[in-house]
Amino acid sequence: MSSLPSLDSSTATHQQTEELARHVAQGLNRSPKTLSSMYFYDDEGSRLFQQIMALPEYYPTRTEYQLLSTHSTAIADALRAADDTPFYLIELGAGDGLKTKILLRYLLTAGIDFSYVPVDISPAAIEGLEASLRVELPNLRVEPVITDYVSALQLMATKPGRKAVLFLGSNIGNFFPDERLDFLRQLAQPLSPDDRLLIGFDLQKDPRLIRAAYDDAQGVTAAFNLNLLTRLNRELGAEFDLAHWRHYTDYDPLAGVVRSFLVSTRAQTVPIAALDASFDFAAWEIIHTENSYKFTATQIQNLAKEAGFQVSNFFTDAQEYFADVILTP
Ligand code: AVJ
Repeated sequence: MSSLPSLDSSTATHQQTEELARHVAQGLNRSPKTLSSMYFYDDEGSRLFQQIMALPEYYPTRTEYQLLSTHSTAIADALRAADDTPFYLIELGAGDGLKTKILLRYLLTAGIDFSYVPVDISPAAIEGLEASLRVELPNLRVEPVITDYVSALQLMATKPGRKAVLFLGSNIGNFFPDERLDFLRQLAQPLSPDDRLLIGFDLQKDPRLIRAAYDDAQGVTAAFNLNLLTRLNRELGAEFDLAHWRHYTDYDPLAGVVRSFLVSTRAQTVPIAALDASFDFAAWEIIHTENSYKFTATQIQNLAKEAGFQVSNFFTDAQEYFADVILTP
């Protein structure tokens, strides 16, 4: 199998800093001010997200892990080709791969011919994943890629051969509805009828349970959100004083979305050296940093259809907290 072009990490860093600067300039000139949750995942952010996944309040990871364990055979069988054509198992936002390892182990044990292509925006996450795979699954072929989703789609389009794409953890919940549909349509383009897409969706449930998952008692989620400002201080020479910012989040059951904010606790002006500019924040003004959409089964069906996919399998847990859905183009 040919390999995906890999990015030279030094040039990537320079380019990424410029992209971040552009993004921040745009986002902080908007009303309301916004920053993308994509930028949470520097090395520290990825480490904090690992901690979030182990929190008692954060049910999605535990639930999806259970779900994948319970249905590993059926899911792996739905992802592999009927005639055992070798394939690429491409994972968008692989992170620590903890949940994916369930499927990887099953596929390897069954002697199925595939290469694992974990894609993640965090170099530290990819390095950690590679290291753990070398020890835990030494026979696995791994072709890691450090990039964001948009570039990952471009890479996929240029990659010949059968593909099974994993998009776990309800990462899809971070997109605004119009972006979500665009993204899935773009994802459908390079896929052939024999390819498969597995997407994890967090389902709508008791609003209090959802809200608690994003406002944990230990304050790890708060640290995760605030770390975005630390990143801007470090990478763009911004001067956010973290003593005057707070994490705030709420679940809106009408829209089915958790929105996360950074709240300015007083009027303040924040210089950002890389932008050669300062930004004014009124007392209690917010920066909107994340959406985490929650779905109903009907919404998932409609989304799949609108994006040009068919739902071939719908796996859910006993409490119906989470769904892993297999789509065919
Ligand atoms: C990684 C996008 C699935 O939205 O639940 C966790 C990120 N943010 N706590 C989510 C997150 C705050 C997470 N995803």
